[in-house]
Amino acid sequence: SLNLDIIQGDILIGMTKIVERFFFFSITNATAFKSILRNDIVPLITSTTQLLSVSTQPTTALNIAFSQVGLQALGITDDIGDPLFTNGQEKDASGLGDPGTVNWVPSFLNKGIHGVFLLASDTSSNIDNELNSLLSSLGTSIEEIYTLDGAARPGTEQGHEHFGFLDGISQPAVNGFTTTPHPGQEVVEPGVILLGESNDPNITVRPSWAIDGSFLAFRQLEQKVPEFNQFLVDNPIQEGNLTAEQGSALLGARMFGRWQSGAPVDLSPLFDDPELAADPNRNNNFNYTHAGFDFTSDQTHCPFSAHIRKTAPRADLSPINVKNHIIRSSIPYGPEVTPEEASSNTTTVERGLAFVAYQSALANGFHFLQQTWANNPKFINNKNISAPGFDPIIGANKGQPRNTAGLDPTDANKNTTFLIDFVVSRGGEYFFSPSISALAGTLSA
Ligand code: N7H
Repeated sequence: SLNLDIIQGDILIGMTKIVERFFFFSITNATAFKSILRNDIVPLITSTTQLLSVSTQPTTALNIAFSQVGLQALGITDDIGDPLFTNGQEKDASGLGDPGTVNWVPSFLNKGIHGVFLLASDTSSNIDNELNSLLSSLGTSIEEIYTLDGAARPGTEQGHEHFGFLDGISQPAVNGFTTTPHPGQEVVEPGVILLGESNDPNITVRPSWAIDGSFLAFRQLEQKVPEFNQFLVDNPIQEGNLTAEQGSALLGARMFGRWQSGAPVDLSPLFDDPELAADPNRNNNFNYTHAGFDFTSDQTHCPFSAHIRKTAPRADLSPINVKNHIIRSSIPYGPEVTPEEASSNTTTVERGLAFVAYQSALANGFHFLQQTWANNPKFINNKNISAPGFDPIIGANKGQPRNTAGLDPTDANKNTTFLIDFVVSRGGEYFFSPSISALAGTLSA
């Protein structure tokens, strides 16, 4: 069974998040940093065990992860067996469909980031307190490179990202960790997420200290919310008795594969169903097949290109896909849309998703989902059309227009061209989130 005392808390369970700060740093004095890491920071790192019970959850949860250059700065020469991690995310920008790095936050360029602290709590003043105390222990051993503040959206939008859709409903269940998977939840072996565990594809090359760590793909993904909303208003699906407003909501739901409430369109194809959305025994219990349904051509319930179908194809892949899974632990950043932005249909203030995904191999996880599925118009294959199209939400074509089929349930032959990206990558970095015993041992020795 997994040793949950040593696995950092954000990986399998996610840290509580009304607010979360990502504090990116470089190490300026490795000897001093290692001794502070061992003596002062390791005792503060939040484990999975601690998060399992409300009574042991800290006021502010803390995790830490390092880039390849960060591990080097600590004197680690082992190759931990992931070329995308080793090369860093900047080298992968065009592989991920970004138009180079023109839109990247400069701090993510030139491998300047050695590590990141993830701090999560109910209030930002709690985070300030925890971070101030960390920084006073660390003194001049590190330097801040960049900070991104995430926060749940206000009121009833809590848990919904900036386009208004509930996030965090569907995660893989991890064998040996998740006691009772919900109906429809896909079960993966722990090595799909954690290094050195069963079904880790690169288990033979991992140094022993890397066991029970996980690769953290961080992306700052800007969301063009007024532009997205305008697209929905301009292109309502015209079906039966739907009002224009309902037709716009249906288009948005079909782009995601879920309604804003989280109800899957595969189970509720024409109208939102908040009760279905709220029921964990039903809200994942679908696989896109239906009795009497031609699975290779029928997109009346869910487009082949819908965000959740492109990134988790369920029964579209046979045998069922056991390796291309991630655990997501993202949070929105940036303010609510202002009245001026809404009325001009134009973003003037940046907002988006601080995207975090964990996996044991970036080439099977985040990178694969983005490149081979979301950005590949031919995927999902084995359908009656040769190009189901780009993922309408995250599919990226280096900034060029993107085509998607299947969004209109009344006309399977209709193609949609997106002239702009509703999600714009501002870059990011690949990190390794080590076990707490590695932090206390090899990494701080
Ligand atoms: Fe997505 N969103 O917050 O609106 N995502 N995602 N994602 N995503 C999902 O099922 C969103 C992104 C996956 O198991 C939902 O939990 C946004 C990237 C996967 O059926 C919503 C952005 C990648 C799933 C969103 C974004 C993924 C998933 C439905 C960018 C990987 C689970 C809620 C700004 C490369 C699919 C849910 C399943 C679901 C949102 C990015 C992957 C609402 C806005 C970059 C695997």
